[in-house]
Amino acid sequence: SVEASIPEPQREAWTKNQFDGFKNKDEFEKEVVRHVETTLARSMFNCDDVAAYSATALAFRDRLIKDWNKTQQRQTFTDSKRIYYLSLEFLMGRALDNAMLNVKGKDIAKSALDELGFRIEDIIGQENDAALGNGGLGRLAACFLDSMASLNYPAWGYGLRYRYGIFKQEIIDGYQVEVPDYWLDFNPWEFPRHDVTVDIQFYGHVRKSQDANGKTVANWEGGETVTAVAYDMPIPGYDTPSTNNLRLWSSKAASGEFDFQKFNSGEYESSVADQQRAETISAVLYPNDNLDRGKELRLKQQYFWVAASLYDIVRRFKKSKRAWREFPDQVAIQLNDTHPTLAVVELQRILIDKEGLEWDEAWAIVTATFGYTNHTVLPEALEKWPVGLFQHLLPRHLQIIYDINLFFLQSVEKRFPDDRDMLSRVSIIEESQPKMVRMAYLAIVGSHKVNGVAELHSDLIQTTIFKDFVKIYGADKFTNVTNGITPRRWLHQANPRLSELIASKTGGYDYLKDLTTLNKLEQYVDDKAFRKEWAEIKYANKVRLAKYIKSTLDITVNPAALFDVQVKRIHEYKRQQLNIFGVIYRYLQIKEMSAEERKKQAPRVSIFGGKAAPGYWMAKQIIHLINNVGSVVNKDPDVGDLLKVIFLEDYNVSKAEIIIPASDLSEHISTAGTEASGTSNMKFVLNGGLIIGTCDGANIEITREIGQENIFLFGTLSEDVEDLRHNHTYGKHAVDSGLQKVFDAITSGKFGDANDFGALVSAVRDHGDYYLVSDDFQSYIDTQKMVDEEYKNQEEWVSKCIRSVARMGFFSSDRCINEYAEEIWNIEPLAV
Ligand code: T68
Repeated sequence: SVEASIPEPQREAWTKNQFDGFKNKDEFEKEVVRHVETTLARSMFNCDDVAAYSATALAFRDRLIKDWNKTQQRQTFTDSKRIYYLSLEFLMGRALDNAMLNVKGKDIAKSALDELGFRIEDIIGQENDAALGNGGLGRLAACFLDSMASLNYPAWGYGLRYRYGIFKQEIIDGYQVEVPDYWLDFNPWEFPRHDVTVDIQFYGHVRKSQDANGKTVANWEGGETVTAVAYDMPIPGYDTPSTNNLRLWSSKAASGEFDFQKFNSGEYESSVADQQRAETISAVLYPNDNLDRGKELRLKQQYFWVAASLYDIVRRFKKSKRAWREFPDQVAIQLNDTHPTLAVVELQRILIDKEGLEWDEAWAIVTATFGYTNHTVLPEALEKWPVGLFQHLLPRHLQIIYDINLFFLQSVEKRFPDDRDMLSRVSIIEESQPKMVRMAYLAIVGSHKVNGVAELHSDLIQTTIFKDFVKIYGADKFTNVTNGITPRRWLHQANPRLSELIASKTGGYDYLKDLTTLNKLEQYVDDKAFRKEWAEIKYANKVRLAKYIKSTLDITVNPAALFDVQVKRIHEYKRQQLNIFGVIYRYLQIKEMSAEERKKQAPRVSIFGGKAAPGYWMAKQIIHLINNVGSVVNKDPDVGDLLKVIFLEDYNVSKAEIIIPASDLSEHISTAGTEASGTSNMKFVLNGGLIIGTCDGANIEITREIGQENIFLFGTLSEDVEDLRHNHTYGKHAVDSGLQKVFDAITSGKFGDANDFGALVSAVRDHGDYYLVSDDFQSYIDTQKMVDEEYKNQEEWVSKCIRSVARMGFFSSDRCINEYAEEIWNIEPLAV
């Protein structure tokens, strides 16, 4: 047992004094007051909401830490295989509510805070989001951490502790303005581990020498060193003591580097500059989603994080004194996109340069350890690094990459002796000017499994961007794991009333552990009383959002109107422009209607939200157009309640928790074949909203699960996209009259200076319409008309919502994690 490891003479003193955490309201209250008075050094006379939040969070943190310690000790004692999830992004959002719900302490906290004079909602609202991610990829990593802990997998997350998360978005005069997100002022959820540090080397050169046995060894020498310091965040599972660890690395100057000589001899400034340069590595999250810009600092971030993580993983493995060939039996490492691909090279380097293994033996270990998840087919998002940059920053790694490539190409040549083109097509080094390292190819060659994130996407990578690799390795190396979401945060936490209603009909909250039991709801579809309750909850959620809109934008929206929501990163492929063109079309129609016709029109609120990458000019134009359309439409007396256009500032995880439960209809309308999966589509349906969408990503599987009568699908199919693009190139496509009217309205200056939006219009009208907005416009409008009609029949609409929710069990991230565990990681849960 764990206790038995404490020496006998001290054992009693330790065990009898173990911190037990609070067990009831009174004990919790005591903890809160203690933290206010001692940890925060404040008193009841100056305890505001912020202090009450801090003390509450600290009390729960203490509670988590007990379980966290036990979980870590059990992992060490059982020496079980662990899964390491390497992700440059973890979009965690707030932690307090999640911690309270997972340990089932929210009721205690609520009544205790009440007695102390605070409202729990206000206290929860004080927390800053941990926003260390851009969008879907980062949020997926966060859902996975929740599932891995809830399912008792021995799992670690490894990432970077950015000082600045994703920027905060302000809208000023209709334009996006970026404000830095300094979020670390007070973060009760992290434990600095100043004793867990790793020195990371950059630059320098490689010197070959002979070892005692005459074997040539490579020595990476010189350059500069930066120190990585670990910061740990406990990850509680739901209704289980398992509490895993998310370890984030922060950079600081290596102690030897802070030059006291310099410091004392008056070169204070340059000495501080060195310090700052080191700290720059973990300073800021790159704010691009689905775009690779190839900046040196980004590559530095990647190596820094990957090298520190691997050092940690290898150190842990070595404690068990096993043979190296057992490494893949003890360690599985998942690469979340290509961002951590250097880990493949780094592990090979450790094994051959530091541990003295032979190349082949080392390489077998490496490839058995890694799995690679691809999240995109967009060419501009596929990572490539100039060989010259590698040579400069990581000279030894470049040599190893060349060797990996050489052995790989030799094996390809043997198998396909007649296909000369094949070699240049699959080479890890692209023979361009300048030469580039193709990170996705390196990740494929270095892993034993490669997966896409939804069925269509996994098919597409196997038939397009990676098709040669399927020929080379066989189809078995490639697989699909359709994404999922955690129902704890995205239903139970975000929509407590709906969660309670569902629990009352499905036999308690066990559905949160096995989401497929939602299917018990289907028997209540025809139950009028149930439908009424269901509709009331949706209405209450809409009232909550309407209040939020009123308080932030001072716009009154009617909660009885259809709430039509598109919230996600702004990107041309996600086609917010199609949505806003549709809104303009609707507006023009309303303007043309008689008073009688207007009475028959279904009222709508079009709600947008999302950040544009700071350097993505076209995306910023889209935001500007949405805001300008809003300012015209929202004050037009002809329109009134029939149409409101809202742009919600600074979309993030905690805002999603308010917005998603309030949606009647959400939009997932990417050009077919471009959205790898999408995960908000799942969140919206799980919260009792219907969706309008294209045949893309996980929309297709959602349709399969919930039935095509419960989803509004439209638009071209992915297999037709290439031909349609071809038609545009050869001028065989004309913009139809509906869309032409929209363009005319924009270019007439109805929504502000027409010059501002010229590029948006001409991208569709004159420049090839790469995202096929004009091809899909008419079917989008027709489908929206169907939505209007169907929304009028509320009984039927609510039935569809209930049926859909009942059939969403498949999209739990628990299902998804179990698939990874079985198919890719070969790992078992640890009994608790
Ligand atoms: C998203 N990718 C996919 N990328 O777009 C989405 N990219 O379809 C999918 O559901 C989700 O991943 C989860 O699988 C991203 O979010 C990025 O954010 C990103 C970040 C840096 C560089 C490139």
